[in-house]
Amino acid sequence: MTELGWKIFRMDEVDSTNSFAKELITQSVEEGCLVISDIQTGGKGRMDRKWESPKGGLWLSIILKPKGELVGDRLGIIPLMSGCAAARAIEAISGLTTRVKWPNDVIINENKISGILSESIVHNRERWVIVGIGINVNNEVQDGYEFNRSPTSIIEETGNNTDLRTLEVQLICEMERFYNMAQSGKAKGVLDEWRQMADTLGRNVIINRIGDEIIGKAVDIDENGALVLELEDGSLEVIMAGDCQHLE
Ligand code: BT5
Repeated sequence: MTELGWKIFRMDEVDSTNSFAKELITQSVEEGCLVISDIQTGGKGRMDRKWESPKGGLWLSIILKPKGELVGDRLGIIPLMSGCAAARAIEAISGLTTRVKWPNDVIINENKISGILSESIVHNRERWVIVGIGINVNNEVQDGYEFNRSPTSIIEETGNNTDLRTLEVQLICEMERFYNMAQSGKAKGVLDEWRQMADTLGRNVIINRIGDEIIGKAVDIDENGALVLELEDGSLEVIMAGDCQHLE
């Protein structure tokens, strides 16, 4: 069993916890380390987008070196399981009901409360994955920032302040549970849990990929976490990566 969070790099401010984690890997760190910062000055979203990371949110990265079944195309499961872990942790701490949007946004009534940036690098011929998780907790997210989807936070939804350390511990426990399941022959169980929490399945969606756009009905995910779309002509298309927009 892999333990996560046995070593923590805790900072007041950093450009991006993912970038810091990447540096650590090149300086021979071990799997399971965590990087956490109160503020990120250059927080990153997917596809070079910006992630607003003011004080009051939970911004962290987890360093993984996947093994067992979690190799090759199966690495695609990591972002989905991380979204589920964030969703479960938010629910446990706040009592809110969350859903996941493919591949890994956590939403409450279509508003984004958490995002995941999973990056993979090869160092010394070994595959490492950095999972960056951002959760809006006690931070206001409405004013002053540029958003292409409406954001929300735990405080906006509940009116209450949340203890960041308690949420952090809960999140690491959930990540550890999913990660060990996925590595030890239970990847199907992880994907089934994602299916249960998914807001995307059964809906018409637009998938934006670099250079093209595709519309269809999201019918399932495959064994690697890719989205299976049913197109208008009834054919199926498997989408490995892209941005997903719910249509209704
Ligand atoms: C994501 O990208 O959702 C991945 C976010 C990952 C953030 C974590 S924090 C710790 C770690 N270190 C990092 O540097 N990053 C990770 P994407 O799906 O591309 O969504 C980005 C879009 O979400 C932006 O273009 C904005 O419209 C919106 N956005 C930016 N900041 C947000 C926030 N705090 N809450 C909700 N939406 C936000």
